[in-house]
Amino acid sequence: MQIYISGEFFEKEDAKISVFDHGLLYGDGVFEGIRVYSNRVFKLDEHLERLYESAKAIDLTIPIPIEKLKEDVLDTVHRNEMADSYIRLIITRGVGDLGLNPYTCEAAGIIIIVDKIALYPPEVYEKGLALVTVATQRNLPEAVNPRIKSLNYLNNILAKIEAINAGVEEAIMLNSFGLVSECAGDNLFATRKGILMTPSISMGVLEGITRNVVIEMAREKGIEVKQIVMTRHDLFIADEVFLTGSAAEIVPVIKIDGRVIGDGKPGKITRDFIKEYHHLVNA
Ligand code: PXG
Repeated sequence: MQIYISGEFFEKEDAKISVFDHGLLYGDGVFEGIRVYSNRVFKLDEHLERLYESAKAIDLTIPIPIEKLKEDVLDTVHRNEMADSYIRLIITRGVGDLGLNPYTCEAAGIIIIVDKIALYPPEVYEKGLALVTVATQRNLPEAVNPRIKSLNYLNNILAKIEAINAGVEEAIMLNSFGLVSECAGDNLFATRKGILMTPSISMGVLEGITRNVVIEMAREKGIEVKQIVMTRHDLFIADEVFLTGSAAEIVPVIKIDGRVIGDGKPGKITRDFIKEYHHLVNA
């Protein structure tokens, strides 16, 4: 495995960064999780654009232009000769002094890892997933905006811990108004009477690349899409519910807080999206 760190390549054993990196000390940095299908990087431009936007939002300067970072990502993918893989692209604030001040850090660090990822067991895609709503609220947009894909994932990890300890794989997170936002690491969709619904970005969610792909696919199929203020009630009475994410792809949901969703089996709209998504990523 060849790991890229700020312009150089290292074997896994030798891929190390400083303990004074503010990415480690404070979770100060941003990242992307990107899929590679048959040697092609899916939606690389969209992921890079979001990465630079996340960096901008935290006043972090990525030390190379977007075109160069794109070349370096592609170079790292090709060196690793893994036709179907997952890219973890990380920008850390860099090495600095102890203390929060990010401006003591000389230059941001860039890390590119290409490896495998399996978020959920394979049978989940056939049978569907159970979710629970957790007590940990999604970060307030006015505090740590969920639109920033930052290295500080404790909010999501706390939710994930609650879900796992409740015996399910994923959590539904509400915002401070008690409205549905997203899952710990995925966006959330519901259908009712043929209409596709997802919480609007202003509910405090990451603007997922897969979310946007699904919205686009729906519009092309002539399915009406609504970005809404979503309550748990909307989920309980939905015909179908599913999750989206780069790593997870599209995952059917069949139970929420003990309520069976629809008829308890992955629904037709969800199955069609899964089929079409596989088509698209391999096209
Ligand atoms: N919400 C959150 C909080 C996420 O972290 C998504 C939604 C889906 O966004 P994309 O752009 O991927 O459609 C994410 C993304 C991982 C992992 O290692 C997590 C994500 C993506 C890839 C890998 O757990 N989450």
